Amino acid sequence: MLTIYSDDHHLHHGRCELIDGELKPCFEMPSRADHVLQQVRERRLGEVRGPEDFGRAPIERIHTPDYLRFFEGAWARWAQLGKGGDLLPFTWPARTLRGVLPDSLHGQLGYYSFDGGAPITAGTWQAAYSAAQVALSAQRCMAEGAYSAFALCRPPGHHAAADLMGGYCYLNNAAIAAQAFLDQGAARVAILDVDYHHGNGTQSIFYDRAEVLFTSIHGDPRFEFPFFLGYADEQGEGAGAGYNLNLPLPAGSAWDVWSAALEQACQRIAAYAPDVLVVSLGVDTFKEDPISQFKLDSPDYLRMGERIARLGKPTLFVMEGGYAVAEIGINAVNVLEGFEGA
Ligand code: Q9C
Ligand code: ZN
Repeated sequence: MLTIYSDDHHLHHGRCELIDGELKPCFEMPSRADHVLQQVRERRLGEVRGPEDFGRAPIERIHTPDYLRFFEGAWARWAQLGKGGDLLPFTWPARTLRGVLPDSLHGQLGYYSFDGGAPITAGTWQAAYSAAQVALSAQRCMAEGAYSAFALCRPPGHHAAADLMGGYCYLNNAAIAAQAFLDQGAARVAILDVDYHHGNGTQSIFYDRAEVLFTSIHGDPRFEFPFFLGYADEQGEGAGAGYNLNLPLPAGSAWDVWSAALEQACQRIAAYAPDVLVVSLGVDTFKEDPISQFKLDSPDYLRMGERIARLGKPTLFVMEGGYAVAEIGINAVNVLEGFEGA
């Protein structure tokens, strides 16, 4: 399987995040992608290639121009104020407040985010832009005939909505790639989000559309981030009614429970008969993941890849979460090897 990878992800390195009442070094760190790349190479998954640059147009198919303009320019505004630390929001337009766009940098940051988990640093825009190009380049390889490809994206994307960053995500790489498939002639694209967290951004982007089926297996939002989306009764709206499938699972879920949900998702995807499948590949379902509560073990990821392969669809894998850094490469490449071996 071909892997697309850009070193630009190193340009994004947030300092710390607020978790359990403490400031801790960001779990979403550059060594994550380095470990995945190392496993791709060590296990000879296939060729590793840098991305092409498709420009902003395919990103603007998913994200609003005002959001992109804000994100691209935020660091320069912060630096102009004489600040050097990470740019992090602290006030959001929640209930009883107004969804107005203030003039202030911090006001705008709150407007364009939904949590304090997506720091903007000097290189964040470039890293996120390149990650989107990684996804688009892998998509292009498939459009040109590859049966599968791995977009080794960092930062991840599935929490990012059309005009919101959050949950370590800025640009929704999987959604951008899915839209590119549609724009190049696909009639139906299925997304299978196996990251531990619900892909709220991806769901919201395609919620009212039938040409993208979104399916997600994740920690039940009643106890897990992002808390405010990802419930089973969210089934799509308007033309998209029936094209959103959430499978929230309890804390402690291991392969027996998880694989039953995967079976359900796969049957829904098979019935949808998509032209192509995009997998939001998070491996934070791992039993040792420091911020998650599922109990998948490394061999389970081989089985995951095998089951996905049995769908028999051209498949684009897009890297999302996974914070047990020592094992993230093993687990991610297990999925890809399982897919290829099936
Ligand atoms: N400082 C992904 O796996 N935790 N994102 C909130 C806020 C956010 C996970 C902590 C977890 C986001 C792509
Ligand atoms: Zn996650």
